[in-house]
Amino acid sequence: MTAVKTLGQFIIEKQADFPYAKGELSRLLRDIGIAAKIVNREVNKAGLVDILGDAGTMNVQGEGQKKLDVYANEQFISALRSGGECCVVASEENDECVYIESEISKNAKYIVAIDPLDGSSNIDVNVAIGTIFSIYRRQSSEGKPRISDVLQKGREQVAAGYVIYGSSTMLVYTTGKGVNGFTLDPSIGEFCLSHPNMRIPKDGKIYSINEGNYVHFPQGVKDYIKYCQEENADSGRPYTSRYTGSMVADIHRNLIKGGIFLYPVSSAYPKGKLRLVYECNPMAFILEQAGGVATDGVNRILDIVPDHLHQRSAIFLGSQNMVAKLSEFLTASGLTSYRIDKVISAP
Ligand code: AHM
Ligand code: MG
Repeated sequence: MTAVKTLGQFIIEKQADFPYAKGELSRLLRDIGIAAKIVNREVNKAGLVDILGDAGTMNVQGEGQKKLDVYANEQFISALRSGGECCVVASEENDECVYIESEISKNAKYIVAIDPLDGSSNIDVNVAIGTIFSIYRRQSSEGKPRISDVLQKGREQVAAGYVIYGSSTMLVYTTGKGVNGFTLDPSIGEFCLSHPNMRIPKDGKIYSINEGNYVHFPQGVKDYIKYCQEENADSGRPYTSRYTGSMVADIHRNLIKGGIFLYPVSSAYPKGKLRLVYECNPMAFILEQAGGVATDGVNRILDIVPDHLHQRSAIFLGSQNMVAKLSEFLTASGLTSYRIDKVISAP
């Protein structure tokens, strides 16, 4: 019989990887894991209780908030507040940073950026949704944390992860030493290590993009989509198109099977739709740690300096060879100076 390793056990075991660690990051990850279980419980009840539908409020981007978005936001912030290791939470659902100023948090070193419930258009229709989080170490040494503590480059992340509430619930995270995935065993209420050392295949046959917006895409992206659809026995084309509208689900699938996820600029979203700080950066960190690549078409995602909290970015991420091929089309169309060979940094 194989011994089960829980998320809590795994986190403590890995603490030894960080000689300077005093357990704060481990406790922070534990707090996130606890909130994820509570959110999971409510997500699974959706439809049974009066929790579906609009909360009647708008978030900072003017998008309607669903009740579960609000609930998830409150749960994560509350877990981080009572955990004592986090001094600022930057959330998709809050216009401004939430500063945690309790007695137990007065020496807290960590900043958490979070999209508490991503893929909100899928909540009402039983399609997988997710939570995305990113953790930074505070740079300023005293007083109230500064906005520059929050607006660090993605490559400064000390940890990042996502939770997928799908056919099963999984938590996948990295601390910069590879990627590990844990599946929630509802019978014991624990995330258990199920996907150790996740690696994205170098090649893939899945492309994930909202093709309904095709007419608005940059030429290089249009050309790449046509390439994916062409018949070519040697490269296994045409590729398969898979897109749920939940970034976490689409990227999780591509991480396991090999593939590319694209959300380019378009006329509807001239700067891209997805948010750099709490959607693109954590996903880029995880994918790079799994051996993949993430770019906005010009820059490595993790090298972009954010200038505001809710900043949007185009994003292309996934299997190395697929992103490299896309880059060829972007370059040929004159869009980019991106050099994929400069950013491939598989651990
Ligand atoms: P959300 O944070 O409001 O849920 O939006 C983010 C989601 C991503 O999960 C997904 O990839 C994308 O929006 C889908 O957008 P679109 O419907 O334009 O394809
Ligand atoms: Mg989101």
